[in-house]
Amino acid sequence: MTDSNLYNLFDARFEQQPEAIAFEGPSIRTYRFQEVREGAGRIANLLLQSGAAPGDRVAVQVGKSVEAVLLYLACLRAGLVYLPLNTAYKSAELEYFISDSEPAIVVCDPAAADELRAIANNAGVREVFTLDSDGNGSLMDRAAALPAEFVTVRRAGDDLAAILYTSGTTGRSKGAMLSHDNLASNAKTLHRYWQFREDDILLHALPIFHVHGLFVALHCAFLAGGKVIFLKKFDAEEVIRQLPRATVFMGVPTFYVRLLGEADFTREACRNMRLFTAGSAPLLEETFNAFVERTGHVILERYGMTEAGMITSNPYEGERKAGTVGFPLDNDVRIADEEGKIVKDGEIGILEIKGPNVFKGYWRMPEKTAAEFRPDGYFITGDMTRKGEDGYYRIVGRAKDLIISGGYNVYPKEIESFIDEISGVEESAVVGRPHPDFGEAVVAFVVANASGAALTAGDITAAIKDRIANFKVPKEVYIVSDLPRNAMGKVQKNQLRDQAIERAKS
Ligand code: MCA
Ligand code: AMP
Repeated sequence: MTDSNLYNLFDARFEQQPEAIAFEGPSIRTYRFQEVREGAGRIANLLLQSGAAPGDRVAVQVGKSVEAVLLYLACLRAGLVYLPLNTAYKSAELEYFISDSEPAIVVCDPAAADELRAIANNAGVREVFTLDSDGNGSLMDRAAALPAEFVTVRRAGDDLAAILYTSGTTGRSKGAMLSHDNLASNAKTLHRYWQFREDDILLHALPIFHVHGLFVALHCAFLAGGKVIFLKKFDAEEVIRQLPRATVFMGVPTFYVRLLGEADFTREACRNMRLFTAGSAPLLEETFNAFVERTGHVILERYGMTEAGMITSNPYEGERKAGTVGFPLDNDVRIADEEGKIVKDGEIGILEIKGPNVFKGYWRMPEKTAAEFRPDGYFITGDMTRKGEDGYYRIVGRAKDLIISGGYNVYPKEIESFIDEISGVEESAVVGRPHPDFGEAVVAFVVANASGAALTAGDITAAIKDRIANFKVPKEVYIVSDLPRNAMGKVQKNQLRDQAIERAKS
């Protein structure tokens, strides 16, 4: 078997410059590449000694730290499947992810350890380690005593490197299975397409439990052997302080809206920058234009999804067009109607893709996987797309019922099911409305039953706040007497979206 372990690609770069700086930042110490290699080696030894075997899952819900990145690299090295979880998830959500993925090891923040141990015990987890956002905890304590040498486990290209849960339009979240080859092919494509170089300095402000911050940003830096200025979280003022030292920045549209809201975000602050990229949600043309005017830089918008990494990108050297996501990367794309019939150029249809970046399916959900692939192997993205006469692709809407708020996906079905469980609620409908900061805001319309006559919007929010991640909690809740329906009895969400816009104005 050819060894296709993704870590080897990175290590080939790391070993050329052991003394160069890999990570630094205003609230972290400096890490050199040799330390990254050794740290990942020690943690890999610990994970295997703890009884995990190659192929087993390691579920990780921790704050952002370089040690969390080392843990990711350690999982690759040990042939384990990395399963990162949003730090905003609450117990009810975690219980599902852990029982569904059956990890051998769980790593969590010390403050959540008791709660997670209880969940992990029921799911047959072998070991729970802790890691806080300063990089301290039992994981690093135990790893420190172990050797840094570790022979990276051989992996076939199709072996799993990671599982990332993405919410489903119906029912529960699905674990997208990503192989070593999936991640390697996308990393090499982006590194080449965006012309990453050894002297690049990536200013990193994204969370590291999603594709954007973990794979897109870090893999490019690793392949280039460049330095990462690592911020614990996005904070517009801190980004502006660090920008003059950086050459590349990646963000969701909310980051750019917030940067433009700061008076000292200027051309001067961006003087050493060569590339700003945006994605995870649509970048408004007004943000794109305001950015050019303020900084002289043209944001490069790209489009992707958890199941495939990056799918299209505006060009590095050619014209970057507002409101477009550029051209297909190294995957085949086509635009088809609901039945799978290819539409004519210029017409709107759903984007379908096939290529080395496309995932291996949903974890233990063969029927759901089959439903999202065409018989000839194309994956149906659910994104309404139009290819213009200029050849640029434009994402014009979504065939899936999905809200993207500040770059995080929220599936209305999931929120509705939590609201419907509240005593006094007859039914509910959740929609997104345009929001100046988050792009879209989650809004709920709730109908009370006979016993819920006294129910208020505040009661609804309070009842679900402890159960679901904060970013999913509706920013507005309206108690209404009924929901608008069509002749078939289907809730008219378009009408509710219009109502949400009108009500937000008053
Ligand atoms: C935080 N809040 C949010 C969000 N984030 N509400 C809605 N949407 C959000 N995204 C809540 C907080 O819990 C808080 O609620 C209140 O809003 C205000 O918090 P604030 O301090 O403003 O938030 P923040 O901590 O500054 O976070 C905003 C953020 C963050 C920096 C934009 O959401 C973020 O880092 N987003 C990036 C997401 C991302 O990386 N997505 C990539 C997915 P309360 O007051 O009630 O406590 S990968 C992907 O999509 C594909 C593959 C792709 O193409 O990249
Ligand atoms: P996720 O499931 O978090 O990977 O989110 C993927 C979804 O984000 C895609 O299916 C799109 O709907 C959306 N998305 C990502 N990038 C863009 C973009 N540049 N423009 C519009 N939508 C985007």
